[in-house]
Amino acid sequence: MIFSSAFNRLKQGLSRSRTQFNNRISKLFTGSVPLTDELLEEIEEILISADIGVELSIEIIEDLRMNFPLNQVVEMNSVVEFLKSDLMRRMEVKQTTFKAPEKPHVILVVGVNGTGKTTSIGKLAYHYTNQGKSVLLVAGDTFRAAAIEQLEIWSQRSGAELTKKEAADPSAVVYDALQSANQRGIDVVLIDTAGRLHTQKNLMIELDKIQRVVKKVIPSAPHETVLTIDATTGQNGLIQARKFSEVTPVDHLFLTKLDGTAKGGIAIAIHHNLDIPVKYIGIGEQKEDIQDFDAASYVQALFEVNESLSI
Ligand SMILES: Nc1nc2c(ncn2[C@@H]2O[C@H](COP(=O)(O)OP(=O)(O)OP(=O)(O)O)[C@@H](O)[C@H]2O)c(=O)[nH]1
Ligand SMILES: [Mg+2]
Repeated sequence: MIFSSAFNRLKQGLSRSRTQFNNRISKLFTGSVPLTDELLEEIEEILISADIGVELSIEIIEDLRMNFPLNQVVEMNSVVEFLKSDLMRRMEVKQTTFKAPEKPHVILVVGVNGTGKTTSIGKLAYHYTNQGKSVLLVAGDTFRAAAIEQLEIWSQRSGAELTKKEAADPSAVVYDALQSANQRGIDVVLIDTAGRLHTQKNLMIELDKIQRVVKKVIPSAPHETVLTIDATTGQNGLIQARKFSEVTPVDHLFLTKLDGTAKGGIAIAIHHNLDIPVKYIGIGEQKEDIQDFDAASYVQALFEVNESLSI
């Protein structure tokens, strides 16, 4: 579990999802209602429409059936508490890749256009500079001048340094940046890349080249390859993560824009269905809007019913 102020921020970030969920559940339970087949189906529909995934939703409803006698009056709170603990029980802890801390710790951020790579790098940079670490951002998206400018703004916001070179080959920029990070004893290097689809052959080859250049300078790196997934794309995000990771190695997922969706159940679906752990989540556009994904806290924040809605 994370501590309370972070938990409150998480709750705030997931408020769209929670409101949607709470409103719909509380409507089902006006007055004393028996737990009928029809009610169970409606709960299942709510879980599915929160993007928790069909398979998991069906399993949860089966558990409800086993634990509550059919057609007997139930309280909303006891059902919600059951849903929460059932989901938490199912959310196995996924170990994120641990490599003994090395200097520099190199994080390569990849993903489809607009999924939040540059913003997430800015947040990670702030997270590390805030801990007193020296951070170097690498503008590996040399394709657009605006991309470099955007990273420049994040370097100012986070207090991180920046290596850039317009219209250069991304691998060349990465090579220079890593050499310099090595010489200067930088703690963390964050490499930004241009957006790409897993089907774009040339761009995937370019990514491969970046990976090889990184290894050439620091054989154990990248220590993390992070794929950003836009939570507002729902189940498509899950498919995207699967396809992308089939083409290039991915260690962790960064699930972005969870504040922008009412279907926050997607984090649970991704965690449940993929072997790649969700390590980070984005819950806003500001530099502080990043958290480590903790399944138990996430479920708690998503499903918590407001006091005023309790019966
Ligand atoms: N609400 C919200 N917006 C976010 C979050 N993360 C990123 N964004 C927004 O998403 C948009 C795209 O983010 P970028 O960081 O530019 O995405 P990108 O993957 O670098 O995009 P390309 O470089 O064009 O591929 C921006 O408007 C960000 O502010 C988040 O966690 N919450
Ligand atoms: Mg970008």
